[in-house]
Amino acid sequence: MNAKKYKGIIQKYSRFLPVNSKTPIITLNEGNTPLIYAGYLSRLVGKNSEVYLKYEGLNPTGSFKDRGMTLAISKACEQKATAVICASTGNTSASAAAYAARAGIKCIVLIPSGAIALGKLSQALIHGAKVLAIKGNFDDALNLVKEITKMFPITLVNSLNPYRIQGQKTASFEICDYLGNAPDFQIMPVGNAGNITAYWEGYKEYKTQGLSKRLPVMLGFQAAGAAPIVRGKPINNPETIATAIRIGNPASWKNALLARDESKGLIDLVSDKQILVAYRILAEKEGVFAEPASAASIAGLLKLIKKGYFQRYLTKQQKIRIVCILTGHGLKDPERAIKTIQPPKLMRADFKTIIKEIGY
Ligand code: AN7
Repeated sequence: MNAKKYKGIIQKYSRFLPVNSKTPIITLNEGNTPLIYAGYLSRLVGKNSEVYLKYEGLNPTGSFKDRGMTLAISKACEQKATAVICASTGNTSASAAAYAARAGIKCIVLIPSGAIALGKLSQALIHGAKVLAIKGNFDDALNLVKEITKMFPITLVNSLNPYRIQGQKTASFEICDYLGNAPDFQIMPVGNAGNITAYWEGYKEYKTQGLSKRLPVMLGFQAAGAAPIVRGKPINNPETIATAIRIGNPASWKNALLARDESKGLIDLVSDKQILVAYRILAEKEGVFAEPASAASIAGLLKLIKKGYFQRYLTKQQKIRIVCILTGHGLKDPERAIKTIQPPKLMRADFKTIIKEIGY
C-alpha cells in the first residue's frame, strides 16, 4: 500500500483518534475538503481580511457528518455491533446509511415526517437503511432512539456517540494545516451543537500539541425559529426553512456554551430571510452551492459585518482570517433552490426569439 495515498480522516489523523491496529477502518475517503478563498465576501469585510469557505459539502455523502460517521461505524464494527440507529434532520441519516452499507451492518433511521430535504431522504433510502418517518420533530426522534438504545443492542450514531465528535474534530486540523495556523474567527451553523463542540476540541488539541499558535473566536448561528441556545430555553416547535438545523433542544448545548465562552465568541441567530439572501449570494457571487443550513454561516457573517463587529480588529492593521463552515452541499435540497429563484422562462424553439431574449 502506498502510504501517501489519501484514505480518509482516520488514516490521516490516526494519532489524534481513539483507534488501534485492530480497528477495522470503514471509510469512503471522507475529509480533505477544500478551503476556498472567497473574494467577494473578503471585500465586504474590508481591507486586510480574508474569508475562506470550508466546503464540507464535498464529503462523500455531501456533508460534514461523514467525518464522524467513519469513526462511529468503524468503532461499532470493532465492538462487533450488528446494527446502528440515529435520529436525523437528514444528513446524519444519509451518512449513517452509507457507512453502514459499506460495513455490511443494519441501519435504522428515524426522521421527522415531511421535514427532511429530498436529497437526504433519497440517500438514506438508496443505501438500504430502514427509514421510519415519525409524526414528530427531530427532538422527539432523538428521545426515541436514546430510549431504544438503552434497551436493545443497537449502537447510537448520533453525536451523543463520542466517536462522532472525535471524527468531526479533524476538520479543524485540516483548516490549521492549510492556513499554517488557526483562523482568527470561525463562523458555523449550530443545530444539535455537536459540530461546534468538535471544532473547538480540535482547535484546542492542535494548539496544545504545538501545531497551531492560536485559538479562533467561535461564532455560531442558529435559525431564528429554532434558536434555543440564543433564547436560553428549549423550543417546543422549532421552525425554519433550514431543515438541517430545525432542532429545539440540542444534545450538546453545554459544550456549545463552553466553546462560545472559552473562545470569547458568540452564538446568535439569523432569520430565514437572511439565510436565503446569503444562500443566493454564496451561489451567485462565489460560485458555491451550499444547503440553507450552511448558508446560516454566511448570513451570520453578513450580520456581523453590518454590525461593525470586525472593525475593531481591522483597525489594528493586522490581517484577519475568517473561516465559514459550509456544512452540506446545495444539491441536498434542490427544492429550496428552485423555490428561491424564478422558474426558467418557457420559450418557443425558435432561433430569433431566443437571440432576442438573450439580448443580442
Ligand atoms: C448541513 O443530520 O442534526 O450543530 O440529524 O445537517 O452538529 O447538529 C444535522 C445538522 C449544520 C448542525 N449543517 O450541526 C442531522 C443533523 C448541516 C446539518 C448542522 C447539521 P450540529
